[in-house]
Amino acid sequence: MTFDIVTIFPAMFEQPLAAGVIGRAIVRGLLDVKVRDLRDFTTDRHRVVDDVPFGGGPGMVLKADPIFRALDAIEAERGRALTVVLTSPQGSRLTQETARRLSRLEGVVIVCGRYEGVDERVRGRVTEELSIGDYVLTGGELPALVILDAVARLVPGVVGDEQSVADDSFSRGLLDFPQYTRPAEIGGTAEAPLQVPAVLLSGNHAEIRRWRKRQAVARTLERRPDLLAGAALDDEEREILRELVAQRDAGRR
Ligand code: J9Q
Repeated sequence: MTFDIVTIFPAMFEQPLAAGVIGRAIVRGLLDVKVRDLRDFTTDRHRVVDDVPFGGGPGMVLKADPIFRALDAIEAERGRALTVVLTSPQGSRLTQETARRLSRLEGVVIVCGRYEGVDERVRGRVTEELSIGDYVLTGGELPALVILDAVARLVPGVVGDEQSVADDSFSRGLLDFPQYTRPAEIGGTAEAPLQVPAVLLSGNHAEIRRWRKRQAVARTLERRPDLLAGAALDDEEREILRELVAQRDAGRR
């Protein structure tokens, strides 16, 4: 899959894209990521990418022309029509479903917006406008990295263990169960060490599976009950949820 990122801060992408799962996928040729400096698509001596807003007001607005020229160059180089994502607080919220849909495309272009705005005429070339959440950032570079990470890890082969991709919490609609690793006992006090739940050391895999399901359902009910409406629960999980809700409601009475 190809990603083309259009930004005024190309340096912000260097280390994130070189590290970890994404860095490895680029080296292996599964992902082709090109970061494009918007200034390279200006035509004036001073390589100006922004200007004051018509009508007045604070801040600077990203000019349309360098963005149009960048998109034309990317289209010519890739030799196909582009899906163009603009990162912006006005966009629809990035969800796992959106990430899945984008991961089935051959390529995505991400234009990094900025806080003060982008010339509205750019939106004529934008396929979708995406926000990563309701908070104020200085620019769309970190959102672009978030979108790339969420999409790229769904490209077959990028994450080594396909099972872990299929099992991840937002694919199933449940939060993860608690995880522990060695040692089985640590810290705390001598009288009250911090222990791994005994069931996980029992070797009883049927019990472990049931315990994990109960933990995942209980945590989701406690922390993110909104997720349960869209969760694909199996019979056992639905039964556990019924019990936990009954317990909760009994406690409230
Ligand atoms: C470009 N705050 O914020 C949340 N999702 C995207 C953004 C954003 C921002 C400023 C500029 C994107």
